[in-house]
Amino acid sequence: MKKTTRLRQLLQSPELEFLLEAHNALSAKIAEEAGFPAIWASGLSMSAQFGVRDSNEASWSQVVDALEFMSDATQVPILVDGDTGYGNFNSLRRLVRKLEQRELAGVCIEDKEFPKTNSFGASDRQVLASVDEFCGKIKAAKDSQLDPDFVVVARVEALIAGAGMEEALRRAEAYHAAGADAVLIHSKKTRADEVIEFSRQWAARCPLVIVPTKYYSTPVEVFRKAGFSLAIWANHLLRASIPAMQSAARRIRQQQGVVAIEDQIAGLDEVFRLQGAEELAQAERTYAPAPGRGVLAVLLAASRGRELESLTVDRPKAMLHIAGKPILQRLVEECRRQGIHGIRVVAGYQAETVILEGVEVVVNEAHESTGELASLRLALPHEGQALIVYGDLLMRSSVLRDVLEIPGDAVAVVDSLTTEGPDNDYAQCSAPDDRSLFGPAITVERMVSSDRPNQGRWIGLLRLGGPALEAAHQVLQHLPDGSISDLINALVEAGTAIQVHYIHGHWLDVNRLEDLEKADAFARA
Ligand code: SPV
Ligand code: MG
Repeated sequence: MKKTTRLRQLLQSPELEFLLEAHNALSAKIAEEAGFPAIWASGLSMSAQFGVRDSNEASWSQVVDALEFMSDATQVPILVDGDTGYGNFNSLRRLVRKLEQRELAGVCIEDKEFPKTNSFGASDRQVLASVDEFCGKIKAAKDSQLDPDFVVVARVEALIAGAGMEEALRRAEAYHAAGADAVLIHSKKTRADEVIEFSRQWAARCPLVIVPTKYYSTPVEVFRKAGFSLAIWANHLLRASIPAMQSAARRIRQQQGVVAIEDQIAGLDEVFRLQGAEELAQAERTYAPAPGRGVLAVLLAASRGRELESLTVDRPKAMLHIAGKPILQRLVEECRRQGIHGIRVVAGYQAETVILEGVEVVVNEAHESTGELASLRLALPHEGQALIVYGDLLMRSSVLRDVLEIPGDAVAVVDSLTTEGPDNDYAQCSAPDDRSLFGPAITVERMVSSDRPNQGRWIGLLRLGGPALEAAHQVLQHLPDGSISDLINALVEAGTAIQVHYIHGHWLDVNRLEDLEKADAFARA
């Protein structure tokens, strides 16, 4: 439904509806999410957030620019506080056209002289417009709107200016006759008597709108009974934000830091959510080249990790919590950060505990009697790039980023700082790590245990694509079960050049109890 049609419905329905003020796109979105069926783009609040007075100090085009953001950010209709129309009938015609172009649903204009002053402000200069002139504006607005459902509300300021009830009714009648879709009757009294009396005498000739800023303590049931169509909470998000910001600013200044308030303010995730960051992330997946595009991460997590003893009775070690989250969850998040959205986990031991959102889990039922290659056979893709990752690996983002960005079809990440240890994941390479950025291409010659000379430890990260991936499938057909190191050796023997990407630390794996403390510190750092 068009926003204009929706606003018209709200105005014309017999139900009393409440609108909440917004003054920028963020507050508009917040009002919408709270469930308000429409938004009041308040002149007072918008001028305040610009840091100027509610006296037409912001130009109409500056206001329209801000309104465009508000309209873009929301689905619900916005009724614009058009003040006095920013000039004469002609200025208002142009305003209406601009509002329609930006999908604002309606405008409210008030019968005062330009530049206006706020109805509650310090200035008691509340000069009413001539009735004829204001009727001309209403006609001009109605004649210039292209969408028949665009709403024009005429705001009667006679009670604010002290001109009395009779004058208020006389004006409302003239504005109604000039074509206004609704009348906003404004009052600065702290009781609702005035507007209720107005409604009684008005006798439902057209929908009535109120702004209970001053008579806010009147039970809303009274408004309902009096037959008002819309009630506008006209400045409350702005006023809610002011003490919140003042307090935060004071405390940050006093405490010379943000630790004490960090948990009391919106997290960045909430900011990103309100900005619609997820939609952009999805669009990027579709439209923007990313190093992780076409990559399927295969996370090997079938083994229990027996050396971790009682910790791995009820879950595999890859699901152990490190600094508050499972290692696998960290890996999944790291992959996504690098643009890898295809993620397949091979679970085995206590597979039912491997629960990760948006991740495909395949189960190696024979995990007790088989090794890594049996798991890999279940998960290795036939197309694109496969990123084979040990499920207990913790690493800094740069490690994953770099392995994705290095050209070539086969890349193994080798830590040249670690040449000794109990496992069999050590790489003999065609050249040692000379730490040069643009050295000769170095390849794996053989995977060995650390009692043999080697140039570093393979960290459990291997990328295979194109012919190297094809070769891996062929080799896997013949290879008896074994480790990924066995696969690397078989690939090398079959003539696949596996490039070495040397790193120097910045990763950890979790095998033994003493690794846990280190991993925790690593993840928190
Ligand atoms: C506004 O919100 O800017 C209004 C309502 O016009 S009031 O401030 O009550 O005049
Ligand atoms: Mg206003």
